[in-house]
Amino acid sequence: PVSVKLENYTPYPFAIDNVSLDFSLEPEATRVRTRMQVRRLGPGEFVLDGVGLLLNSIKLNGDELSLEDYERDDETLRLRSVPDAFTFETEVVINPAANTALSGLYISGGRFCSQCEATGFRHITFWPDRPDVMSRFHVRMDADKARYPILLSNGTPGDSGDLPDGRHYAEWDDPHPKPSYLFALCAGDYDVWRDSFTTMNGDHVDLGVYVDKGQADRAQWAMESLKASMKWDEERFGRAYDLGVFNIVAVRDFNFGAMENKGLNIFNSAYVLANPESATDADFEAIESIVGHEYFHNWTGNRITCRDWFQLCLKEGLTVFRDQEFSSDLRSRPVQRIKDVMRLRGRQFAEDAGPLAHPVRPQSYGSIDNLYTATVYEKGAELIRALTVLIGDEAFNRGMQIYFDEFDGTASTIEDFYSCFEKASGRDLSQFRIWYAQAGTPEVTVDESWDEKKSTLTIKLTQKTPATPKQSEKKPVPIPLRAALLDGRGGHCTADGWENGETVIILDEAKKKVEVKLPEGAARPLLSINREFSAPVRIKRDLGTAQLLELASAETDPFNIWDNFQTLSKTEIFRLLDDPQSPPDAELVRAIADAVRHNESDPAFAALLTALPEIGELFQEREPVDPTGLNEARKRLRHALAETLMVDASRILSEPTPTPFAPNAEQAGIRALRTAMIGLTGALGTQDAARQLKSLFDQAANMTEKLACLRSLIPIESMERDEAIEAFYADWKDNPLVIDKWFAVQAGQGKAADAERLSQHPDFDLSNPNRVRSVAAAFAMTNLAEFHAPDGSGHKVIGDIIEEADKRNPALAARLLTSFEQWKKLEPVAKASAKATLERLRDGGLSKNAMDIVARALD
Ligand code: DPP
Ligand code: ZN
Repeated sequence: PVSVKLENYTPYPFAIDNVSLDFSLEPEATRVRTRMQVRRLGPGEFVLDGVGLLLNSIKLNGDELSLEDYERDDETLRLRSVPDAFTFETEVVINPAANTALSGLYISGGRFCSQCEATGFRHITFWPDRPDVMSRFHVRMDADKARYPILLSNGTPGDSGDLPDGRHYAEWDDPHPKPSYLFALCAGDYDVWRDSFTTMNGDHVDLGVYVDKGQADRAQWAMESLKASMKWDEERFGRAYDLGVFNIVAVRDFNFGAMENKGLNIFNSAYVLANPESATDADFEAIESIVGHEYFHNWTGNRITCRDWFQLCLKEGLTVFRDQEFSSDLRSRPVQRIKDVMRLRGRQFAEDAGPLAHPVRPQSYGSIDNLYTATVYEKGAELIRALTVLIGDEAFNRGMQIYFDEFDGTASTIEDFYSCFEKASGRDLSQFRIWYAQAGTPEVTVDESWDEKKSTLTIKLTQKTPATPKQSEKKPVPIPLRAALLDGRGGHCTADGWENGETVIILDEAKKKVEVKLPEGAARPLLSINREFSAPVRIKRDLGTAQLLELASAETDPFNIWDNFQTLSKTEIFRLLDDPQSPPDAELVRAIADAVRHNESDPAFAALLTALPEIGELFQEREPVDPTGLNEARKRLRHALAETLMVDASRILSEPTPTPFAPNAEQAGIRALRTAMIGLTGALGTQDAARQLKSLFDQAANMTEKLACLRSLIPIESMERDEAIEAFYADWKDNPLVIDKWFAVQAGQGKAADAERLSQHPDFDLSNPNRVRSVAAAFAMTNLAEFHAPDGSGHKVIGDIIEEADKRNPALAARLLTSFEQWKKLEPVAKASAKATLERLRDGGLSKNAMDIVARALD
């Protein structure tokens, strides 16, 4: 496959200061007239991107061009010679109704909507479809007034009015120059939840959340989240909104979670619609963070955008960091940190350890749609966080202000961004930038020794980044490790250079020795390292169970308390895997249970303590890996924990759930512990547990607990399970977002046969990404033991879904294919089946996006 290379970047030789777009909207034949003011910046041909466009007319300075004046192929339009300044006009016709790839202009639920990142705009009109060409957009559209009463685009509304034949028109103006990937258009009939916001500069902003008819009340939480985001960005980063209008439109068919189009964010309805009856706490939390994320893009992404797609992490990593901080400030910082790290380890570490590994800023890519990865997003965010630890919050905040001041209105690079922090901190950050160029998760070994006589603790650190595809040699990176000396009584030991017993150790070479001198006669301190997960690395320490338990009880950092139990549980699961006859370690089980009880006053944290490492994470520690065996071993440990906590579970679940329902962190924490107890009840696996869960299911007053009961019931073969599955469907069959959950819990907890049955269900819909993911991603990405079952049944059902999905929606299919990323680590039987499935897909013919993943996976 051809790949695009960073080293081949050249600036576009023309500026297009202004563009007018004129849409005459019809589902099957929308006419698009484009008129642009072009000015030459340097030598080069005038080349525009354009795919699947029916060309009606093409004019230069008002004169229609003839066939000799330009060249056209499937992807571009090329003019042989153009003057230094000119007006260029095209008229094309497109067919939104036939657009099943959901990139460009398409129809969802009978309404027009668009998705242009990364390369959707070329499906709408001819344009240099690259982020470094920034223009002021003026949009006019006309449409049938009865079917499409609301017409939206970027910026603020201008003229509007009626036209003959029942049509009407509207104009929109966006004064901020932007790249084409931020263009948006929506047209249809919606209900709107309106509100307003006054910025710190005193400017009034009209806010609207546009949703399906009859659902305006389900947009309230998104609106609250939007106002909270606007306020937070002012307070934390001094950034105010810059237009009089900000709109969000919810659409049911959407490839991404949401899209930050200037002034007109378009959202997957899963991240907009919520009410207490139909949404879980996880939904409310996700809406809050995604609304925040897209809003924060206004400064990090829109006003300062990316020079080219290699710089994607410039906007995504940074904006994920910003949304994580937003959630931490609104909710619990330690709980947020743990959740973010769970996601990082589960998805990004896995990606980094497999055939799809790539640097946060890659040197080349085959298909840009496949670069929207956990590495670019999550590791990209971790690098910003590590930077804050390395240079300190104050220098970081100053650097951000320099960035906003110096690069506003530009299309920038990672180098530009880092130059601001070099200025702010007075440090050379060139070594830090190696993080961006190197794939793979660094492994840090920590070895300590204590010299009683000298009262000195010697810490020996080493780092090593494993080889990744096409990158075998790795350099040391600067790894900022927050550390503390624990006294074992809930406090810290003092030592030279360790203020309050804490410091940041920068491991910037392959090896480093740190000597810590304690006061004479001091007792041996315990070392707490990588506190708050200050660097995205794997820590290897040679500590036994007893030492880890001691460390866990001495810890003062909530993240590390949780993480010590994760390490202990991992070790124990592998021991159980190797020794299937041996019972789970009673001391460990007791210690986890005690920690849960001890933290009941912080129920969200206590709930996380009950969560054992997921199979996807355990996968990374062994090769070859036997997912079925791992799952059994994990279940045995979980069963023992459930038995030990059953008295507590009964007590916690017999208390009333908070009413009236509020989606705040406090109530969500209480429900999180309740659902953790529901999960443990299910882990008992008995008919008695099924009866208990069914009765909790029947009484559940909110979706969080109802869904938790259903999830826990699925693996227990029983009448209660079957009744719950049926009752849930009957209650919610008219709410597609809730039915997505119904599909997802069954696929996530069931067997390949269940995934197969669900994919044949009348409500399964290959043209809706949420529904496809609710079966295929829920099964292949969260139910790894069944997906990688040695008989190949899991691979087959997912392979079949991907093959069908790819014919309509390549971006979706490619994303689902990444579920195979760990196939090389599998035990030989499942490995052969995964390989055969990938080869079958490859040989059957795939889209370019899907082929890019399969080729790399098989390489
Ligand atoms: N840029 C979007 C987001 O991550 C994805 N299209 O916010
Ligand atoms: Zn983003």
